[in-house]
Formats: sequence, C-alpha cells, structure tokens
Amino acid sequence: MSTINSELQNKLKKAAAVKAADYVKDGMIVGLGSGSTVTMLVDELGRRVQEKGLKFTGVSTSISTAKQAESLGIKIVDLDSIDTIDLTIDGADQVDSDFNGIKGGGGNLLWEKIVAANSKKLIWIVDKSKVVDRIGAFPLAVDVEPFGSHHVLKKFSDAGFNPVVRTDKDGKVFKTDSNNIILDLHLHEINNPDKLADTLINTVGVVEHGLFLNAVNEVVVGKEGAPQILINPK
Ligand code: ABF
Repeated sequence: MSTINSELQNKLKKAAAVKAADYVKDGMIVGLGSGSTVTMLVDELGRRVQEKGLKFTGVSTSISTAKQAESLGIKIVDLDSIDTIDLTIDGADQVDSDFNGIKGGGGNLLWEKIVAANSKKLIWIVDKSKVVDRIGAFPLAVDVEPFGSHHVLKKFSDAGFNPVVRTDKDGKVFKTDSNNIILDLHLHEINNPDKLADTLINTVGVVEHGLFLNAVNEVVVGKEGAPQILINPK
C-alpha cells in the first residue's frame, strides 16, 4: 500500500469525487456512501444542485451523510420507500486487483452493504493509496450485536483474528447508526477472503462484515493527472 501525505491524499480524493459526480444524472436515485471522500462527493453534488439545477434523490448509508446532503439541498429518502437504487457511490478502505474491497473504517459498513445490495450499479471513489495487491493490511470491521458480543470477541480471538473493540475519540465503545458495536480484526493479510467472509457471517452475533467481494462495478481512482477508472469485468 503506497503512503502519501494528507494534502496530496485529499487532492486525489477530491479529484475522484468530482469525476464520480459526473455519473449522477437528473432523475436518478443515488446511494450516497460515507467517509471523507464521499463527503467531498456530496459537497460537489450539492454545488451542482444549487448552481446547475441537478435534480436527483439520495439514499444515505449513514446519519452523517444524510445530514450533510440535506443541508446542501439534496433530497434524501428512506431505502424502504423506493424499489431500487440506480447508482451508489461510496468510499473504500482498500481495493485489490480482483475488485475485492475492505470497507467499514468509518463504522457504516452495515448500511453501506444494504444500500449496495439494492443498487443496480456500485462505484467506489478512492485515492491511489487504497489500491493494493492484496487486501488485509487495513483492519477489517465487523458489525456485532452488543448482546453476547464478548463471546464473539473470544471466538475471534481464539481464531487468531486479533479482534479489538472499536472505541471513539473519548475512549467509549463506538456505536454504529444501528447502535451495534464494531470489532476490528487485525489480520495483516487475507489469503482466502471468501472463506473468511463465510466464517464471519456464520458466527452467531455477527450482523455484517466489511469484506465487499466482487461487489463493485467501477472504481474511480484519484491519482496524479486524470483520475483512473477501473472497470470490473465480472
Ligand atoms: C466508507 O468509506 C467506509 O466504508 C470506508 O471506511 C470509507 C473510506 O473512508 P475515506 O473516504 O474517508 O478514506 O464508505
């Protein structure tokens, strides 16, 4: 994983976000992801709503994205009020050459996966540092029901997943928008993501995990020069 300074990273995130905004057309229902890159996307979409009269409906993957979008004049509706989402644009923590990704650094992976599962097309916007040969160096977030979560923690620890209960900046246990907790697995590398995904989702008490396997259709990569569009052939 390449490391870049935060100033350059933000520049590259913004370039990817602005490029992805071009995919949003009048009348679309658009899933809006979470994280700092999507925050830049929503800012750009808000500008186009206000200055160019862009008209679309948003479905948010987090309370914070919904608040930001509505403050910019973007209409947000509940996922259950629509049949399907035309396009979802979200961020990612890592994505590899098999179009497998790790998401959940922001703790919104459950709603992100639900929105993605109800979308005709899924696009991720990342800076070049997120593109890796093999996912796993970024801690893998697992969304866990609080009731009995210590038993899940022990199971993961016994399995060698090095689980850590996520805490917030005040040292309190982090709670998701669904009031669940997050266990971050420090795996360093993931040799068989499909097998790991099966193990995690079949662990009683796990609600969802941050492995998004072969789910994304396109990845817009902010890099020096024009953003690169990676298209998943599968
Ligand atoms: C979100 O985007 C999360 O799934 C992921 O952790 C985050 C990436 O954050 P950022 O864009 O701030 O790097 O969808």
